[in-house]
Amino acid sequence: EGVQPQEYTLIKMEVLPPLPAKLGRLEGKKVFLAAATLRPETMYGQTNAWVLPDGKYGAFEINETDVFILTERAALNLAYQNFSRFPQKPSCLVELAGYDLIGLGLKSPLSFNEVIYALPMLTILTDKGTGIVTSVPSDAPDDYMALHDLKVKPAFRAKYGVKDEWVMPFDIVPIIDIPEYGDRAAEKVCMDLKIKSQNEKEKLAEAKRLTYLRGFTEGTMLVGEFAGRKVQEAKPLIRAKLIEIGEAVMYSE
Ligand code: A2H
Repeated sequence: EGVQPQEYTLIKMEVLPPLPAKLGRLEGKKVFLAAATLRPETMYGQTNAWVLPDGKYGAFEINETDVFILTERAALNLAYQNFSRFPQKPSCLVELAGYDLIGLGLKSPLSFNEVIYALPMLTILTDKGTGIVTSVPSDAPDDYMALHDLKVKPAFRAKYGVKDEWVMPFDIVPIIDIPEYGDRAAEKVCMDLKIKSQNEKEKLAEAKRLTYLRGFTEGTMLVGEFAGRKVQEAKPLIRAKLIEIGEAVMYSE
């Protein structure tokens, strides 16, 4: 971890019924996958959530009603930021593996796709954010390549028990225009750099470097309440709104 604290927005992705047997103890609670993002203004373009199949997660009580699924490490940090039923003490109702989360149906804030699914990503770090990542393949090279891998590799889907209908209907949703990169910047940069899979770490780091700064400084919103405004202006407004209506919380580490 760096010296500077990182300020994330935690997006509350609501787990839709029916809950699988593993989550049976959570019946009657409001259950969310809590995804850490630096780009809350991209939430219109969500196509899925990412979990690490071998990752360890838990369902933690945030208050009387809400339960967040995330890593224990994130739950501990949150408990020190006033997001735990018991002050400074994470309260885990169920221990989970990433495998248990694959295929969960989710309703996520601002997303044009009304239902999206939790899918496996192999490059998630468990010592960053919450271990849950929301996927925006229009603007995030990692998300674009991981979704591409699942779409073109039936054996990869089969290995993780991923049903076609959790993946195939979900196409890129254009949400931001970047000069020279267009409205599917992640796809363009991944193609320009000839990236073949989510495992090409160095090339993906370069792709992220190219898109991230340009998207933030020169991108224009194409959709939503702030369509036509610069990403830079829209980001804090969208973040504040999501927090105000209770669909996101601040998180730093
Ligand atoms: B970002 P930083 Cl559209 N492991 O959100 C791997 N990646 C993780 C993670 C983890 N444990 N936790 C969060 N992330 C991702 C949106 C997005 C993101 C867009 C474009 C770029 C982008 C949609 N995914 O990040 O190392 C999350 O993906 C580019 C860096 O703390 C989070 O924001 O700088 C970002 O990485 C945090 O990365």
